[in-house]
Amino acid sequence: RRFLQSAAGTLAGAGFPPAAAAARIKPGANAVLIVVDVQNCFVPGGALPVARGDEVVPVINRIATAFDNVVLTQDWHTPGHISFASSHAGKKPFDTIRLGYGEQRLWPDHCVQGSQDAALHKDLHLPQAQMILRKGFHPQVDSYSAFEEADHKTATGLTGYLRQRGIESVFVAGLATDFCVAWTALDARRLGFDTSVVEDACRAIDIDGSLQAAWKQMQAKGIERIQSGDIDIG
Ligand code: VGL
Ligand code: ZN
Repeated sequence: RRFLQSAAGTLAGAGFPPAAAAARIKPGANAVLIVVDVQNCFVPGGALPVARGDEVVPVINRIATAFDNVVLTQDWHTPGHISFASSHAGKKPFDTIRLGYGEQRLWPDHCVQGSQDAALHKDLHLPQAQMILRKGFHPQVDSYSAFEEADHKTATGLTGYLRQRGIESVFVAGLATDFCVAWTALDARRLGFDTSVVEDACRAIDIDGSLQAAWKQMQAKGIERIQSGDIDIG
């Protein structure tokens, strides 16, 4: 598949073969698209805005049509959540602290359960999506990953859901590339799923080199870095 793609790329550069003949990824019945945290919170105007985060919406709407299986996640914190800087005296958003389960970056108050900030983006059009998984609802534990909370002990249940449904490959899109997307992809890979991140269907927070570090880690683990145009949307 990789070889065909690069060969097609070379020929396409020469105007041949016609675009429709280019080798593309066709997600099968055993593939899922996980749409991570495309919520008001993470787009401009939200509590924790990701630069140009809103631009992922049309890209995700388009690629999702190629998938039989779509799952969404929603960051869903209690008021006073441990990941909020406001819960720690003397700390500011984006500081890091040490918690029992490891290092925790602190964020502005965001994605509080039931708030408009936590709602999915209104232009997300995924009527075929089969599950919305909420995460980060334990007051004392953060959860970037859709699979496992930051204590590396508490499961969200997504692994069982996907395995019981016969899913073998996972495609990840959404916000933010260097936090919830990367942690979700790394866990998916570790759990044995073939895993791809759709780069242009994601946007990053990019703090202290976090974006470059995330790609380095993901690629070291064998996660495929693909573009939305690589997916055959039929
Ligand atoms: C996220 C920081 C805090 C994310 C969620 O969705 O990437 N980042 N909570
Ligand atoms: Zn959060």
